[in-house]
Amino acid sequence: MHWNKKFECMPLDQLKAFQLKNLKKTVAWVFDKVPFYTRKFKKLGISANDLKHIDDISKLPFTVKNDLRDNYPFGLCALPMDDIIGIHASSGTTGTPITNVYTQADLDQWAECVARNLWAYGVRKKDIVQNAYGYGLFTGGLGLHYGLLKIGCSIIPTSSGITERQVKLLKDFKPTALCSTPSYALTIAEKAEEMNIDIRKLPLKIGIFGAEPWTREMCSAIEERMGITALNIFGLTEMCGPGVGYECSVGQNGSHINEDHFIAEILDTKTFKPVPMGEKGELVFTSIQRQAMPLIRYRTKDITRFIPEKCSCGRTFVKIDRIFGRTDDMLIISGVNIFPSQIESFLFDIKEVDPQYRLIVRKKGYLDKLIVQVEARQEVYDKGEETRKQVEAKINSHIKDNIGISVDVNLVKPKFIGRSLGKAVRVVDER
Ligand code: DLL
Repeated sequence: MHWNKKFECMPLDQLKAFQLKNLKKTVAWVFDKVPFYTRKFKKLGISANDLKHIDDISKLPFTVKNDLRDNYPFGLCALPMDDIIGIHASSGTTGTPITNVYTQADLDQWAECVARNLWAYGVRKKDIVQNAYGYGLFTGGLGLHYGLLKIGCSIIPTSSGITERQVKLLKDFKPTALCSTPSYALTIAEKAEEMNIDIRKLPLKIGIFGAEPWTREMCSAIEERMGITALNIFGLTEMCGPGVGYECSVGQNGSHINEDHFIAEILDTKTFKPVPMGEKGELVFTSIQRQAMPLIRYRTKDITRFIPEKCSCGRTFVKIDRIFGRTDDMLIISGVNIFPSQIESFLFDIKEVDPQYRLIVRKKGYLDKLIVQVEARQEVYDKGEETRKQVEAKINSHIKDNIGISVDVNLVKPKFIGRSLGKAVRVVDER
């Protein structure tokens, strides 16, 4: 059940002591090696010796995405490039890409973290695993690959895309697990239906999905359509990639953080002080075992909460809830804060639509207007204009009843919205 019981189930006092020891080591390391941190620490007059207790982490400065951009590509690297054997980068769709670099030891740790995830999902050596995360600069493909190698599974490295071939391989190679983004899993499910292949009758049993926010409702829809258990994998390029957090076998309700590698904090988005246990805030990570590019108090922009209850799986690692959204994806419409995931969960209540949607934000006079574009089911679409208008009104009133704002609903024909091969683009900001 546990890949590395010593750490995953470490008594809390020992875990905290281990974290403090490695935090001090990391702070001393970056102070010495990374001019960006030398300057920051000197300015605050702080060094590793000031860390007496794990809560002293709050004395340390934050690192934000712009710091990584300003130091693009390798300005935060603690070692000469001779020692670097791997380089990854985020897609950079919202600006200059951010990079991460790895020594051999960093890659080994990453593989260890991902292997823990896979093991918790029930993946074993005998499994055949189709890895449809993009291979390349994106950390998804290779990150999962390293973890799968460590377990010794048979890996089908399809990468993302060529969806018809993904379905063919599910049928011919009979993998027992599939790794992809949840939105791409839906694209695969849809293609299989078009090809008259019932994935539910294939040996596939485990889905390893992450890299984008997805709701509980989306999870159930994929499970139902593919006849699998869909498990959540969490991570970000800045820490290593996938493998930072993972669901265990208990109730699919929250992801354990690999706390011997990453210290997680959840902070109030205005005061940057820790929120009370169980309340939502911004997730902040410090990597405490990395060599090439450890980051101190990296603000992820992801909004979630710690789950206060102890997990019965035996792991002592703290659990985070699903990611509700990112602060930079949050829409403010008529003064109301909305995350795309909220709209997603409402759409799943409407049986006349498929879970393919986009949120378009447009200026209407001085006001921002939210347009929810969602695909009708074929049989609903075929009933004509009158029915479509009724469904639009139904969605509008469902959203209004729940979050109190009126949106424009635009019911479109099936397949109207472009399909995701990786991370789905949910928000189109036309302002
Ligand atoms: O998405 C790493 C990854 C690859 C994770 C494969 C899981 C599987 P980035 O491209 O840097 O790295 O994007 C990181 O994606 O800050 C979250 O906003 C979001 N994200 C990642 N995993 C999840 C998840 C990879 N399970 C950003 N649920 C993060 C919700 C997720 N959001």
